[in-house]
Amino acid sequence: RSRAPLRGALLGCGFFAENQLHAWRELEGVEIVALCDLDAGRLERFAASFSFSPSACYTEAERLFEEVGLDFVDIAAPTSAHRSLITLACAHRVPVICQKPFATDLHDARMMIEACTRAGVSLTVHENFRWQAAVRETIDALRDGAIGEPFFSRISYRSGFDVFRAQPYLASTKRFIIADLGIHLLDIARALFGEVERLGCQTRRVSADIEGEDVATMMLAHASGVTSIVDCSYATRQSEDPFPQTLIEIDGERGSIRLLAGFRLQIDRLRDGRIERTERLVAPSAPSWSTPPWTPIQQSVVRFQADWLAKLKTDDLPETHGIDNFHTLALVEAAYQAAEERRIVIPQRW
Ligand code: NAD
Ligand code: 89V
Repeated sequence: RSRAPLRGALLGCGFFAENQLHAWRELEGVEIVALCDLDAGRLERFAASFSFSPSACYTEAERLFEEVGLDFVDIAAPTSAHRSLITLACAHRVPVICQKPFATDLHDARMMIEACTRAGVSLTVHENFRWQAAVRETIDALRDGAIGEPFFSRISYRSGFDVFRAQPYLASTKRFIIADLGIHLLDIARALFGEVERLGCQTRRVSADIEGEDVATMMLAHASGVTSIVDCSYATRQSEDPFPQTLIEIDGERGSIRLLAGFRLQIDRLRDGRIERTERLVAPSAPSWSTPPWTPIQQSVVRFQADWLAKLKTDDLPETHGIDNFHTLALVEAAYQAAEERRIVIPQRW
């Protein structure tokens, strides 16, 4: 028996929301029925490009919640707006998907998670990098035991791509690369090796035109015994810029995994005293609406949202539910503290 599609509203209709809307339209059993943005001009342009009628468009979220029956909201507004939008969703008992970083600090995060728990609504953070095809293949290879127990990793993202063109707000934020991009890599580190006991960090601002740090190098001691280096830069000039690829090295007791530029997944395995190598391409399949070089990220949005829908059907928690993502945010906080105070920090746990 076919069920009526889930009815969602997209709150925040800026740069990234386009990907989320395209992705919802690729998926069965779900429909975005209303849009909201504080900026009427932006809302109108967004609605027109996706053929929404003006009656489905709101500049006040409160009115949208009052007038539209919803099964969920998908929040793509900036972090500063998340708490008030989540509070509204709780008041109307509407499940929430919220973009990263979902809170401005850990206190804010606790308040939001507790509000959702009290209201009985689910909270899932839109953390998509762990859903990129190449990253997921790497996670799966490790979990399948391809190289035995891991002991060392490097998760690296180094680029000179002009991210400020599509996201000008990134140039004026005091916390830049760890909060915006490092957060994804720290989440990948957690997906691979679990929680972190100690963290050290060094940051730098290379570009004179921005407010925050554009280079960061972090060292994580995981409770599992793995040491990982997480490094990111938007100040790296290369003739072949890998944007937006994350490169991963993992050393294990019985081999090593390398996710190399160009989506090459190389696995060296110890067998009968010899090292055998396999290599395969783990490139993303490009959605019809994808706009290179953003393809790996755009494809991961489809996979993240598809997983959210699938988990809803089975009543399982999505991987990046609120409490899970609290631990990723705690690593971001720990990294800034470690860099500022020049010491090793123990990240907060839920
Ligand atoms: P943006 O500035 O382009 O768009 C945000 C939109 O939200 C704006 O149009 C703004 O008017 C609107 N807005 C602000 N407050 C609002 C409110 N209270 N109610 C409704 N609308 C409101 O920003 P963006 O680049 O699209 O980023 C949005 C969020 O997505 C951020 O949290 C960012 O970190 C995240 N993001 C995630 C990824 C990813 O790969 N997961 C990539 C880019 C951005
Ligand atoms: O994924 C993100 O959050 C983006 C970008 C890749 C540009 O850093 O802001």
